[in-house]
Amino acid sequence: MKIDIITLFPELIETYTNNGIIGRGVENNLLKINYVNLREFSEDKHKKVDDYPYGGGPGMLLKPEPLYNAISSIKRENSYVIYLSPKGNLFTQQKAAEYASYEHIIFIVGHYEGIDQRIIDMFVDEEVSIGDYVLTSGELPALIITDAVARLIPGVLGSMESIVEESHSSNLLEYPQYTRPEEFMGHKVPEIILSGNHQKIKAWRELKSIELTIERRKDKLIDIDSKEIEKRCEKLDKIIKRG
Ligand code: 4FV
Repeated sequence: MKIDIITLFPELIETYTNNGIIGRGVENNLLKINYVNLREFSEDKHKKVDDYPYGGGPGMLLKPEPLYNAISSIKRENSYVIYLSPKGNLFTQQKAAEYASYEHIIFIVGHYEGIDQRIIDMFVDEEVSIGDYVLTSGELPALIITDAVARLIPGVLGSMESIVEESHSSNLLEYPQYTRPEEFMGHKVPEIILSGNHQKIKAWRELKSIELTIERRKDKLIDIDSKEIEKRCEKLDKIIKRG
Protein backbone atom coordinates (compact mmCIF):
# COMPACT_ATOMS: atom_id res chain seq x y z
CA MET A 1 0.00 0.00 0.00
CA LYS A 2 1.13 3.57 -0.78
CA ILE A 3 -0.15 6.63 1.07
CA ASP A 4 0.45 10.14 -0.25
CA ILE A 5 -0.38 13.12 1.98
CA ILE A 6 -0.68 16.53 0.26
CA THR A 7 0.29 19.06 2.93
CA LEU A 8 1.75 22.49 3.70
CA PHE A 9 3.63 21.06 6.72
CA PRO A 10 5.69 18.05 5.50
CA GLU A 11 7.73 18.08 8.70
CA LEU A 12 4.61 17.16 10.70
CA ILE A 13 4.05 14.11 8.50
CA GLU A 14 7.73 13.12 8.41
CA THR A 15 8.15 13.16 12.18
CA TYR A 16 5.21 10.84 12.70
CA THR A 17 5.74 8.42 9.83
CA ASN A 18 9.47 7.95 10.49
CA ASN A 19 9.02 6.79 14.06
CA GLY A 20 7.34 4.09 16.12
CA ILE A 21 5.35 1.18 14.76
CA ILE A 22 4.41 3.06 11.59
CA GLY A 23 8.05 4.04 11.00
CA ARG A 24 9.10 0.40 11.39
CA GLY A 25 6.40 -0.67 8.92
CA VAL A 26 7.78 1.81 6.38
CA GLU A 27 11.37 0.64 7.07
CA ASN A 28 10.29 -2.97 6.48
CA ASN A 29 8.66 -1.89 3.17
CA LEU A 30 5.28 -3.07 4.37
CA LEU A 31 3.88 0.26 3.21
CA LYS A 32 5.05 3.53 1.66
CA ILE A 33 4.08 6.91 3.13
CA ASN A 34 5.02 10.06 1.21
CA TYR A 35 4.24 13.68 1.80
CA VAL A 36 3.66 16.03 -1.12
CA ASN A 37 4.48 19.68 -0.39
CA LEU A 38 1.57 21.68 -1.82
CA ARG A 39 3.60 24.89 -1.99
CA GLU A 40 5.92 23.26 -4.58
CA PHE A 41 2.92 23.04 -6.94
CA SER A 42 1.99 26.72 -6.77
CA GLU A 43 2.52 28.47 -10.13
CA ASP A 44 2.53 31.83 -8.29
CA LYS A 45 5.92 33.64 -8.04
CA HIS A 46 5.32 34.00 -4.28
CA LYS A 47 4.27 30.34 -3.99
CA LYS A 48 0.76 31.53 -2.94
CA VAL A 49 -1.60 28.59 -2.21
CA ASP A 50 -4.60 30.34 -0.61
CA ASP A 51 -7.00 33.18 -1.40
CA TYR A 52 -10.16 34.91 -0.15
CA PRO A 53 -13.51 33.12 -0.56
CA TYR A 54 -15.75 34.41 -3.36
CA GLY A 55 -18.94 35.88 -1.91
CA GLY A 56 -17.10 37.02 1.19
CA GLY A 57 -16.91 35.27 4.53
CA PRO A 58 -14.17 34.66 7.10
CA GLY A 59 -10.72 33.24 6.48
CA MET A 60 -8.96 31.92 3.40
CA LEU A 61 -9.35 28.89 1.12
CA LEU A 62 -6.75 26.68 -0.59
CA LYS A 63 -6.64 27.61 -4.29
CA PRO A 64 -7.55 25.00 -6.98
CA GLU A 65 -4.42 25.29 -9.17
CA PRO A 66 -1.73 24.08 -6.71
CA LEU A 67 -4.04 21.27 -5.55
CA TYR A 68 -4.82 20.30 -9.16
CA ASN A 69 -1.09 20.14 -10.00
CA ALA A 70 -0.19 18.20 -6.86
CA ILE A 71 -3.00 15.64 -7.24
CA SER A 72 -2.34 15.19 -10.98
CA SER A 73 1.35 14.53 -10.24
CA ILE A 74 0.58 11.45 -8.10
CA LYS A 75 -2.94 10.25 -9.00
CA ARG A 76 -3.13 6.80 -10.65
CA GLU A 77 -5.95 4.60 -11.95
CA ASN A 78 -6.28 2.82 -8.57
CA SER A 79 -5.86 5.90 -6.35
CA TYR A 80 -8.52 6.54 -3.69
CA VAL A 81 -8.65 10.29 -2.96
CA ILE A 82 -9.77 11.31 0.55
CA TYR A 83 -10.40 14.93 1.64
CA LEU A 84 -10.35 15.41 5.42
CA SER A 85 -13.09 17.75 6.61
CA PRO A 86 -15.60 18.12 9.46
CA LYS A 87 -18.43 17.62 6.92
CA GLY A 88 -17.16 14.21 5.82
CA ASN A 89 -18.31 10.64 6.59
CA LEU A 90 -17.30 9.66 10.13
CA PHE A 91 -14.10 7.58 10.20
CA THR A 92 -14.53 4.16 11.91
CA GLN A 93 -12.61 0.89 12.38
CA GLN A 94 -14.69 -0.56 9.59
CA LYS A 95 -13.48 2.20 7.26
CA ALA A 96 -9.89 1.55 8.39
CA ALA A 97 -10.29 -2.10 7.35
CA GLU A 98 -11.79 -1.00 3.99
CA TYR A 99 -8.94 1.45 3.29
CA ALA A 100 -6.31 -1.16 4.29
CA SER A 101 -7.35 -3.14 1.21
CA TYR A 102 -6.60 -0.25 -1.19
CA GLU A 103 -3.30 -0.01 -3.11
CA HIS A 104 -3.02 3.79 -3.13
CA ILE A 105 -4.60 6.45 -0.91
CA ILE A 106 -4.16 10.20 -1.48
CA PHE A 107 -5.05 12.46 1.46
CA ILE A 108 -5.89 16.10 0.68
CA VAL A 109 -5.24 18.03 3.87
CA GLY A 110 -7.45 21.07 4.45
CA HIS A 111 -6.19 24.36 5.88
CA TYR A 112 -7.87 27.65 6.85
CA GLU A 113 -11.57 27.45 5.91
CA GLY A 114 -10.98 24.52 3.54
CA ILE A 115 -10.38 24.05 -0.18
CA ASP A 116 -12.02 25.22 -3.46
CA GLN A 117 -15.12 23.03 -4.03
CA ARG A 118 -14.14 22.35 -7.64
CA ILE A 119 -11.19 20.20 -6.50
CA ILE A 120 -13.61 18.14 -4.38
CA ASP A 121 -15.98 17.77 -7.37
CA MET A 122 -13.15 16.87 -9.76
CA PHE A 123 -11.01 14.47 -7.70
CA VAL A 124 -12.36 13.49 -4.25
CA ASP A 125 -13.72 9.92 -3.84
CA GLU A 126 -14.70 10.48 -0.22
CA GLU A 127 -14.81 13.33 2.32
CA VAL A 128 -13.95 11.93 5.75
CA SER A 129 -14.21 13.41 9.25
CA ILE A 130 -12.47 12.04 12.35
CA GLY A 131 -15.08 13.60 14.62
CA ASP A 132 -17.56 16.41 15.27
CA TYR A 133 -15.07 19.10 16.25
CA VAL A 134 -13.02 21.65 14.25
CA LEU A 135 -9.22 21.50 14.00
CA THR A 136 -6.74 24.07 12.70
CA SER A 137 -5.67 21.78 9.86
CA GLY A 138 -6.13 18.33 8.37
CA GLU A 139 -2.66 16.93 9.10
CA LEU A 140 -3.69 15.22 12.34
CA PRO A 141 -6.79 13.60 10.76
CA ALA A 142 -4.61 12.34 7.87
CA LEU A 143 -2.08 10.89 10.33
CA ILE A 144 -4.81 9.38 12.53
CA ILE A 145 -6.34 7.55 9.56
CA THR A 146 -2.87 6.56 8.28
CA ASP A 147 -2.09 5.06 11.71
CA ALA A 148 -5.39 3.15 11.99
CA VAL A 149 -4.96 1.77 8.44
CA ALA A 150 -1.21 0.98 8.63
CA ARG A 151 -1.58 -1.18 11.75
CA LEU A 152 -4.01 -3.43 9.85
CA ILE A 153 -1.38 -4.23 7.22
CA PRO A 154 -0.01 -7.75 7.96
CA GLY A 155 3.38 -7.52 9.64
CA VAL A 156 3.13 -3.91 10.82
CA LEU A 157 1.92 -4.94 14.27
CA GLY A 158 3.92 -7.69 16.05
CA SER A 159 1.00 -10.10 16.05
CA MET A 160 -2.27 -9.97 14.13
CA GLU A 161 -3.86 -11.49 17.22
CA SER A 162 -3.98 -8.15 18.98
CA ILE A 163 -6.12 -6.78 16.14
CA VAL A 164 -8.80 -9.46 16.55
CA GLU A 165 -9.66 -8.85 20.19
CA GLU A 166 -9.65 -5.07 20.39
CA SER A 167 -12.34 -2.46 20.87
CA HIS A 168 -14.27 -1.56 17.71
CA SER A 169 -13.09 -4.67 15.83
CA SER A 170 -16.23 -6.25 17.24
CA ASN A 171 -19.36 -4.67 18.73
CA LEU A 172 -17.82 -4.84 22.19
CA LEU A 173 -15.41 -2.49 23.95
CA GLU A 174 -12.23 -4.15 25.20
CA TYR A 175 -12.12 -5.79 28.68
CA PRO A 176 -9.89 -4.43 31.50
CA GLN A 177 -6.26 -5.54 31.28
CA TYR A 178 -3.58 -6.01 33.97
CA THR A 179 0.17 -6.75 34.11
CA ARG A 180 2.74 -7.25 36.92
CA PRO A 181 2.82 -6.59 39.88
CA GLU A 182 -0.15 -8.62 41.24
CA GLU A 183 -0.66 -5.86 43.87
CA PHE A 184 -0.05 -2.18 43.17
CA MET A 185 -0.57 0.43 45.87
CA GLY A 186 -3.02 -1.86 47.58
CA HIS A 187 -4.92 -2.62 44.37
CA LYS A 188 -4.95 -6.35 43.48
CA VAL A 189 -5.35 -7.96 40.07
CA PRO A 190 -8.75 -9.81 40.03
CA GLU A 191 -8.18 -13.41 41.31
CA ILE A 192 -9.89 -14.96 38.30
CA ILE A 193 -7.24 -13.44 35.96
CA LEU A 194 -4.50 -15.12 38.00
CA SER A 195 -6.40 -18.46 38.15
CA GLY A 196 -4.92 -19.86 34.93
CA ASN A 197 -8.41 -21.21 34.13
CA HIS A 198 -8.63 -19.96 30.54
CA GLN A 199 -12.30 -20.83 30.11
CA LYS A 200 -13.18 -18.73 33.18
CA ILE A 201 -10.79 -15.94 32.15
CA LYS A 202 -12.37 -15.84 28.66
CA ALA A 203 -15.88 -15.74 30.19
CA TRP A 204 -14.89 -12.98 32.67
CA ARG A 205 -13.36 -10.90 29.87
CA GLU A 206 -16.42 -11.20 27.63
CA LEU A 207 -18.72 -10.33 30.52
CA LYS A 208 -16.63 -7.25 31.38
CA SER A 209 -16.68 -6.19 27.69
CA ILE A 210 -20.47 -6.50 27.55
CA GLU A 211 -20.94 -4.58 30.84
CA LEU A 212 -18.58 -1.79 29.70
CA THR A 213 -20.27 -1.54 26.29
CA ILE A 214 -23.74 -1.36 27.89
CA GLU A 215 -22.42 1.37 30.24
CA ARG A 216 -20.56 3.50 27.68
CA ARG A 217 -21.62 2.62 24.12
CA LYS A 218 -25.16 1.24 24.04
CA ASP A 219 -25.24 2.44 20.38
CA LYS A 220 -22.89 -0.42 19.47
CA LEU A 221 -25.46 -3.01 20.70
CA ILE A 222 -28.59 -1.68 18.94
CA ASP A 223 -28.71 -4.60 16.43
CA ILE A 224 -28.48 -7.17 19.25
CA ASP A 225 -31.67 -8.21 21.11
CA SER A 226 -31.31 -7.20 24.78
CA LYS A 227 -32.79 -10.58 25.81
CA GLU A 228 -29.91 -12.24 23.93
CA ILE A 229 -27.41 -10.11 25.80
CA GLU A 230 -29.04 -10.92 29.16
CA LYS A 231 -29.00 -14.68 28.44
CA ARG A 232 -25.34 -14.43 27.36
CA CYS A 233 -24.40 -12.64 30.60
CA GLU A 234 -26.18 -15.28 32.73
CA LYS A 235 -24.31 -18.06 30.86
CA LEU A 236 -20.97 -16.28 31.33
CA ASP A 237 -21.74 -15.66 34.99
CA LYS A 238 -22.40 -19.40 35.51
CA ILE A 239 -19.04 -20.29 33.91
CA ILE A 240 -17.25 -17.74 36.11
CA LYS A 241 -18.95 -18.92 39.32
CA ARG A 242 -18.66 -22.63 38.46
CA GLY A 243 -16.75 -24.37 41.28
C1 4FV B 1 -11.38 17.86 10.40
C2 4FV B 1 -12.16 16.98 11.17
C3 4FV B 1 -11.18 19.30 10.66
C4 4FV B 1 -11.42 22.25 9.32
C5 4FV B 1 -10.82 23.51 8.80
C6 4FV B 1 -9.10 21.85 9.01
C7 4FV B 1 -10.29 21.43 9.83
C8 4FV B 1 -9.39 23.23 8.53
N1 4FV B 1 -10.86 17.18 9.38
N2 4FV B 1 -12.06 15.75 10.59
N3 4FV B 1 -12.85 17.22 12.29
N4 4FV B 1 -10.53 20.00 9.69
O1 4FV B 1 -11.59 19.81 11.70
O2 4FV B 1 -11.28 15.90 9.51
O3 4FV B 1 -9.22 23.26 7.16
